[in-house]
Amino acid sequence: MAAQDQVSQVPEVKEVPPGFENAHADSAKYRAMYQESITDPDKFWGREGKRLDWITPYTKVKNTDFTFGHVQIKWFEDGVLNAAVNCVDRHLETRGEQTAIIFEPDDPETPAQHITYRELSEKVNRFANVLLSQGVMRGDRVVIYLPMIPEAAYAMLACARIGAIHSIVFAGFSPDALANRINDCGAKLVITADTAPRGGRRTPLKANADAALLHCSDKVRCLVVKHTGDQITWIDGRDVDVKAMMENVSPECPPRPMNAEDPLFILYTSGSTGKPKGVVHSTGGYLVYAAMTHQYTFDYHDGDVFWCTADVGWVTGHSYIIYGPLANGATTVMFEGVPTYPDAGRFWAVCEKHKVNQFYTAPTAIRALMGQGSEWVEKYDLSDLKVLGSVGEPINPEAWAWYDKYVGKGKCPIVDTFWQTETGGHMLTPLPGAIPTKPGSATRPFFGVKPVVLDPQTAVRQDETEAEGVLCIADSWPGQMRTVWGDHERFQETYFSQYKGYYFTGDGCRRDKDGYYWITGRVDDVINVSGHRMGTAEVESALVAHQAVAEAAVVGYPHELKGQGIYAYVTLMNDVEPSDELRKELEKWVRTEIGPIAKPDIIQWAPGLPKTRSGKIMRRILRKIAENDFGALGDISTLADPSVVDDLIANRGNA
Ligand code: 6R9
Repeated sequence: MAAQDQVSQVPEVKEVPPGFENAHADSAKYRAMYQESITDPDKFWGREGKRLDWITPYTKVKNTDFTFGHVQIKWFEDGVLNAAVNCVDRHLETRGEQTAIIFEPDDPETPAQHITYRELSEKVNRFANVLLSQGVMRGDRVVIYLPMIPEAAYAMLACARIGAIHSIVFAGFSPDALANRINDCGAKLVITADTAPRGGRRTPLKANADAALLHCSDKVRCLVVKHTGDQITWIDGRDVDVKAMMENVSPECPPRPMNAEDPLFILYTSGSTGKPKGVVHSTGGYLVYAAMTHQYTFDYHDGDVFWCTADVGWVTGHSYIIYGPLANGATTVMFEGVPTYPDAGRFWAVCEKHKVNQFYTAPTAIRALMGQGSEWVEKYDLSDLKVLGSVGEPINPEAWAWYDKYVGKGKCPIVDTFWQTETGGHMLTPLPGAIPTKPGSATRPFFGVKPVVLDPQTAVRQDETEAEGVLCIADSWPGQMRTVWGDHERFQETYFSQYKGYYFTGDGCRRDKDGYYWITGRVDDVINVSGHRMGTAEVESALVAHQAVAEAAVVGYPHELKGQGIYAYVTLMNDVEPSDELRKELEKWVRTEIGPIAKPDIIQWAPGLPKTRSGKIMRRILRKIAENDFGALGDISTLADPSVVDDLIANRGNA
């Protein structure tokens, strides 16, 4: 890092930047609105729900129960609407010629596309007719395995238009991961592209889909977007050329009236167990929440250009590239590339080129760019920026201060937004102009969110202002997930069984004297690698599926750029010798089983793992060793064989 980039002083509190105007709420208004939102949710959300267009207006607002065994979440339950109409059709009269989506391709030499709301409407209608022509009906599942191209938006909204439930699988996932998701949700169809350019390289998406479909019912159709024109194999009768079909169908497709509680999408996410969960989001509540958080958190105003750099394969892309911005009639940027291609100035070049007003990214990207030096930022005119956002993991104060100084020039509030796939939208976040920020803290709850801090062992609620423990939420909000696809028991078990009467986030937190929340990280077996969420159990089951591996234990450890890295302790079969080749083979194996993001950073050969007498692996110890914190191993006397710990310490791997 260049010396001048050192941000010498990280402020403890950053007041609202002077001259920051046009906020949707000031401090007093925030407090009054927040108070109403938690004391009279029916009134508050009854009013907020009207930000959408309803075919049949709701008469009931909230009907929710967090009681273990009876968990049920319903919002606006008798309302009828269509999500695509809310994101597209209703804007046609007033802003048909306004750009809805700016598509910025991977290669900076390829011109950007400006897609107006009218053009978006035609594409979505045609895409919806293609889906209908393939026999997709209301309630059917459609898996989308696409790169960051406009067709991903068309496909999502086309599903919403006809009442099909989309499930996006991140294009970085492997064929196996794709097949598992297609099978778990029983998809009728998968939508993919020939190849996906990213950072100048190409991912063979169609070939991956071909490999995945070998493990799926032969009834599953494959719609292919010919994006790059690269050569691909084609199976007649199964594969369909989407772009060609779109030309041949009607540009009009009537929207299906959907119940507010009908699922809009399923998104798979990692938990503490090996199998990813299909998180189900609703049509009405989710959309109200995505639209409202997008407006307030980013202080979005009509005419603003909004850029969220996430991939549509993650929840952040769902809520803040597509559903939130489009429901608000915004101009949203879709970027196909990566922050460092062709060079470390790309983000800022795109901000300048499209006059971006709100920019939303992950701490891992900020840290990586910070390491390249501030000269990459200073080359560009960023004077249109008004608000900067952060999401995915705690942002370290140094990265916060760099973001503030070099990107925001001290005049853009930074919104550090804490939320989850399960929550649909922001849970803890400052509101620009209303809440002074503290670097590293997600500050205060969004409207309607009632955070509580519980003692992790006793589950006793910590009511003092200053408190530390696990973060739970005491009551429902409209964007909350409704169930785990096909497994309501698992939904209750995962989120409502450990701390009765509360939704358990899985995160630890601290509340300071000013009532600000500081997320301290996951308290379960979920790790956060470059803002990507991963279950350690998933990586373990991939490793033990290899014939040379007898046992594996995976933990996270602090990693300078990624936030957390993946540390795998591997016990080999008796007759197998460790070697560098085997290490490489295992890395490759995990990449193919799950995807490149799951590749272990460190593999340590472990002749034995620390276990209790009942055979439970003591991960606490493995975490400490991975963290290089040997002094704090705690009580190891309950181990069946305490000597394995010495061996693990002596052979600790290096990053
Ligand atoms: C939106 C998203 C959720 C987990 C969550 C927490 C971590 C997200 C954060 C944050 C600290 C923030 N997390 N935002 N931690 N500060 N601003 O990231 O969803 O992929 O489901 O991950 O990410 O640990 O529980 P998801």
